[in-house]
Amino acid sequence: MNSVTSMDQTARDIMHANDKGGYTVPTHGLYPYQWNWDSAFAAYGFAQFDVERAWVELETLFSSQWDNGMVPHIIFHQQDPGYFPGPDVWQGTGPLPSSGISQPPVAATMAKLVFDKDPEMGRKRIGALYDKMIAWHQWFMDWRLDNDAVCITHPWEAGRDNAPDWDIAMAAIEPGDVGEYTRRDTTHVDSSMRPTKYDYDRYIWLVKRGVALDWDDAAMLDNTPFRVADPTMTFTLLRAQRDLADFGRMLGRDVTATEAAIKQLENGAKSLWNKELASYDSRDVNSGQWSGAISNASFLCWYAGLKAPEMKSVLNEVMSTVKYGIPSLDTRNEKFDAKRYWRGPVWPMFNNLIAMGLDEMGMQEGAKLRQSTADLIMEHGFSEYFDPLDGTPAGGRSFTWTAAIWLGWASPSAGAK
Ligand code: 9WN
Repeated sequence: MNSVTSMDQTARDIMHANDKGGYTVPTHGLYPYQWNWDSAFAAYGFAQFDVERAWVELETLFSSQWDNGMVPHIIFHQQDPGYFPGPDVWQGTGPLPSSGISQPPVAATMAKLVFDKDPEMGRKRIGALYDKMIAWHQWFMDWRLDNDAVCITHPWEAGRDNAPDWDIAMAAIEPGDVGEYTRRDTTHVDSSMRPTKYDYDRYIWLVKRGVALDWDDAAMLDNTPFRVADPTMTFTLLRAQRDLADFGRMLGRDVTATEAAIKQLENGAKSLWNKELASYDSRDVNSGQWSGAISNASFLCWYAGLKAPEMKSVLNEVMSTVKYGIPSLDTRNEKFDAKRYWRGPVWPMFNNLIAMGLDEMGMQEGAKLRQSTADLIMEHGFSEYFDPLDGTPAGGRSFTWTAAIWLGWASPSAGAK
């Protein structure tokens, strides 16, 4: 067994090794670019030992912001043949080479955690970022709502790429004209732990469609082959709006619009309640059908600031079926697949977000989740994700967000620094 001190050092070493100077890659090889929500977690990790570097991570992320306010999910600072699809396929229309979709907005929430580490430095850095975050959040409000819940237009946008949440929407796509392409992910990671070719054909088809429409929001909304109202997006945006409103009040800004957005998103959360499943769920906008999946995103309700007492027993039931943390899919779902990416494995950064909410609501499960995540990383390392039944590490190794949440939350020494 490793000691806490050596684990803390390893986590810092991983963050340094993945630091490309101004931005951090999730892990070398598999993901050689800057990813949106990975970077927000990286900032949180850096803030534990280098607050200045943490702000730089966020500033680099927002330097990729498009004129319409969107902050892309991948920023291609330099070409790397190890990842597909790259900048030539995405053809983003922003100031830097980028993808054309976004990712769950956790940046404002992570910025708050960074701010708290050194409020004096934070006051100097947050002003410029605040306006950019307002514009980004507004972009979601303008272009992504259905019944006030936030939708995704591509599975990669939710950051839960092959979750069963999108199965109905994916089945409605016929990617006949997608053409030849070569995947790179399966040269880095065993294909049993990654999405299938069926998934990839549709991922690439959706990218090509966005390119054909020049990533124009109005044109994309005119006809929506893929549009799913998603708890990840809705709950993370709701939480981020609350944190941004706090920043706004501190800065003496008018936060009326943000407060109105919070009310709207609270209403949107209600539209994600699947009565039959007795859980928050994803809703396919085109068919009106529920996915029927209790996922780790379902448990972000507390993080979003909702009381959600009815989710407590669901959480305990799901947690009792696994050894570690919260699986990305309820093990009782017939689609549960312990090692396949977002269809079963446990993701430490997701546990961190869920536990933030549990702690804030005064629920004891937060401490339990932290302990189980600490055990998982101590026993099985800093992987991208893990089998929730036995802890087998899966996906990429030496992973930035796993190291970051270790330093900020899971490590027994976190909070004591
Ligand atoms: C596509 C970087 C990203 C995460 C996502 C995760 C995975 C990418 C991929 O890796 O997605 O965006 O190619 O598989 O699903 O949440 O941000 O770590």
